Order: sequence, then C-alpha cells, then structure tokens
Amino acid sequence: VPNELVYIIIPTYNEKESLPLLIEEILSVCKKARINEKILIIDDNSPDGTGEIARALQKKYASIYTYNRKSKKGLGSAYRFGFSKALQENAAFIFEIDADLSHNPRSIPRFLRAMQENDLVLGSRYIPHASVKNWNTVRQCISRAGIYYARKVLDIPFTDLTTGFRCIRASKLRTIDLASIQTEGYGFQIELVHLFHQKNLRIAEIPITFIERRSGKSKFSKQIAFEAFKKVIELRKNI
Ligand SMILES: Nc1nc2c(ncn2[C@@H]2O[C@H](COP(=O)(O)OP(=O)(O)O)[C@@H](O)[C@H]2O)c(=O)[nH]1
Ligand SMILES: [Mg+2]
Repeated sequence: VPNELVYIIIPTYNEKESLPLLIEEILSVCKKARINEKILIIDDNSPDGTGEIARALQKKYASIYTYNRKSKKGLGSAYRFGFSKALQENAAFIFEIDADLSHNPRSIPRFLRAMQENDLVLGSRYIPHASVKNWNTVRQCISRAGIYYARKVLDIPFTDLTTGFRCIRASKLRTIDLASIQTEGYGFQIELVHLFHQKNLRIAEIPITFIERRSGKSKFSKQIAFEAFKKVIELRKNI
C-alpha cells in the first residue's frame, strides 16, 4: 500500500561484513516496489565496529536510523526497543529481519501482499517451496525439534515459530504488552506468535529460502535454547 510506513528492524551484533550488503539490497527492493520504508539498526556495541558502519549508513541514506546500545542485551530486548520506536512513529507494518544475509529482502513485497489479509506473516523454512541452505544437519534437527516441541505444547498450528523473518501489523502489536515479554532469544519469537494466536489474530506463513550466514558467527547458544524451552512450559501454564 503506497505511503503507509513500513518499519524494518535489524538487530546487529558483529555483522560488519553483511550489514552494508543487506542495506543496499533492502533499499533497492523498497525503491522498486515503492515501499515507504524506515530501517532501524539496533546495535549492541559490537566489538567488530558494526555500530560505526551503521552510523555511516545512516549518514548516507535518509531512511536509515541507528541506535547504539551500550552492551549486548539480546535479540528480544533489541526487538522490544525497535517495536516501541515503530509504534511511536505510527508505522503500519513492522518487519523483523536478521543482519547475516540469511533472509532475502526480495521476499519483502511478498510479505506485504500476504499482510493484506493477515496480522502476522511468518517467513517459514519448513513448508512446501521453502528451503534451508548451508545449515548442518545438527543445527537443522535442533531447530525442527524445538519448533515441534513448542507447537505441541502450545497447540499452535504453524511450522516455523522461531523464524526471524516476519512482518507484524502495528495496530495489532499495540494491543500486546511488550514489557511483559522478557525472553531474549528464540523464546521471544515463539512468545510473540503465541500472543497473537491467543488473541485470535490472523497469522499466515509464506515460504522463504533461508541461507545460513557465510560471514560472522551465530549467537545461538545452549542458554538461548534452554530459555525458550522453559518459556514454552511457562506459557502453557497460563493458557
Ligand atoms: N542487537 C543485538 N542483536 C543480536 C543479538 N544477538 C543476536 N543478534 C542479531 O540477531 C540476528 C540473528 O542472530 P544469529 O546469531 O544469526 O542467530 P541464528 O540465525 O539463530 O544463528 C543477527 O542479525 C544478529 O546480529 C543481541 O544480543 N543484540
Ligand atoms: Mg543467523
């Protein structure tokens, strides 16, 4: 929809190689599709200098804004921060996208089309026409097992509850108490889907091609997986 503000939130921690490429790609897609975008980079004082790169990009392009936080506070906290900015500025749609080039910005217009009839659109790695590339079997099994567990326990009929590529209708996000979400990793992504599902909001999945990063390092950790595991049980108790 022309003129509606589309907010694209990118949390970064040590992503100096991929960030400039990602930004160029997003800008070119938005220009072509006539999307009125605002890109928010939230960097947690990355030791590799991603923050300086982000500030340089902000100087170069009018639609880019950078927030530098003092220390690594986690993905969930970066998104909560980004969401509140987007709501303050009356965004219509809010995207989550990883900075490591795992998510292809060319899918953005497809998300927006699906948003016409939905409140949350998940970019799924696990439905027909989707694919996962460059991910070892162990990582893929952990991801699938974790999602299967959350699906069963929370009774949510979607295939990719932890995906970091998604689009959210801002007016519906407003009805959710963001401060009540305290998770930082995958648990955050699962919890957000769960809250939308509990409110009977419209959720859909579209297939994406996920390509595991070629530069930089994953911040996946046992701690993040365990946090999500505990959170799912806690959410179940409150249904
Ligand atoms: N600001 C911020 N970004 C983070 C943090 N942890 C991860 N990220 C970013 O979140 C995205 C996904 O992280 P990644 O390590 O690729 O997770 P994976 O894809 O599950 O292996 C990337 O853009 C990271 O740079 C954090 O603590 N703070
Ligand atoms: Mg990644």
